[in-house]
Amino acid sequence: MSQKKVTIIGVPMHLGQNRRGVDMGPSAIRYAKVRQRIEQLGFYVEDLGDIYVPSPERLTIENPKLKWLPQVKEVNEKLADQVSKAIQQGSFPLVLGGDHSIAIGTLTGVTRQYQEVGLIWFDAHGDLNTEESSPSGNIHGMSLAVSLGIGHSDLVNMGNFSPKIKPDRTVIVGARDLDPPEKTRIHELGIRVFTMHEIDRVGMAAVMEEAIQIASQGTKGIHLSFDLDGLDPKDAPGVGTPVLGGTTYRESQLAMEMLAESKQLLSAEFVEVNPILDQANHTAKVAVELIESILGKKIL
Ligand code: 4U7
Ligand code: MN
Ligand code: MN
Ligand code: MN
Repeated sequence: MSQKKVTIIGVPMHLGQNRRGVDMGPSAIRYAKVRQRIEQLGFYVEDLGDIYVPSPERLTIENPKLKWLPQVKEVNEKLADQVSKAIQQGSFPLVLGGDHSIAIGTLTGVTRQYQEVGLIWFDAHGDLNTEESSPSGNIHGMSLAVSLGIGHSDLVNMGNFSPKIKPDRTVIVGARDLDPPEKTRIHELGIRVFTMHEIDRVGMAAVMEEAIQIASQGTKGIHLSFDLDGLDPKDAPGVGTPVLGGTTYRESQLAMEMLAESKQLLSAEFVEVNPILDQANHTAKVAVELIESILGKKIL
């Protein structure tokens, strides 16, 4: 990255899933001193605070197959505008979630500015469901599909353009819990998915070399969408949908360090931190250390 300025945008979104607490993710990451740690790396940091997200107590679910669609849409539109503005000002947008439905807004803002963007989606899940295929109706399991142009038009056409990203410039890293329709979609679209099986076999270094190559070829750079449930629950217990057998702390750090070395990163988001389910804010602290690595912190 060439920017020496970072803009933090908090999105206490929880309406993309059904467990309370993920709305406290941005607070937990700030409490873990994200701003100070980034400043220590020599960046000028601007924190825009949190985007307003309504409480479910005052809302009714209109469509159980796409829960809280109008509210998820509205918050994401605001997020897209803040991300766009940060990039226009020459800053690196760092979005703190909140559940993974916020990738819809982040990617709208990032691709509005840069057009051709590669995507690294670090996650235990594929987030490739649609209203028809989703077993839960939770939009955080649909946000990658939406960004590829598949799903409800209110989300797909955000910013009046679609798709945001192309399947052949998209990679998923860390997958180990894919719904059957998501597997079909992956094969149809030809998305390169680095499953935990492949990470175990060839190692994270080889995986990230190929991932960075795919996402950066013919693009202006890479957006990192990092779901903390990609890590093993031992290393990141504070997430809403934990899945056994994820990446270790060091594997995850190596991936971030390689991304920094590539100098291809344009923007990043860290999502799904849920301090209610966490142990002593450990998951937020891990998120901050991963953030330091993508911004170039070196061990030596
Ligand atoms: B996350 C799920 F069915 N696939 O769609 C769904 F297993 O952003 C989980 O990756 C989605 O945490 C997880 O509800 C979304 C389920
Ligand atoms: Mn996710
Ligand atoms: Mn996930
Ligand atoms: Mn999750």
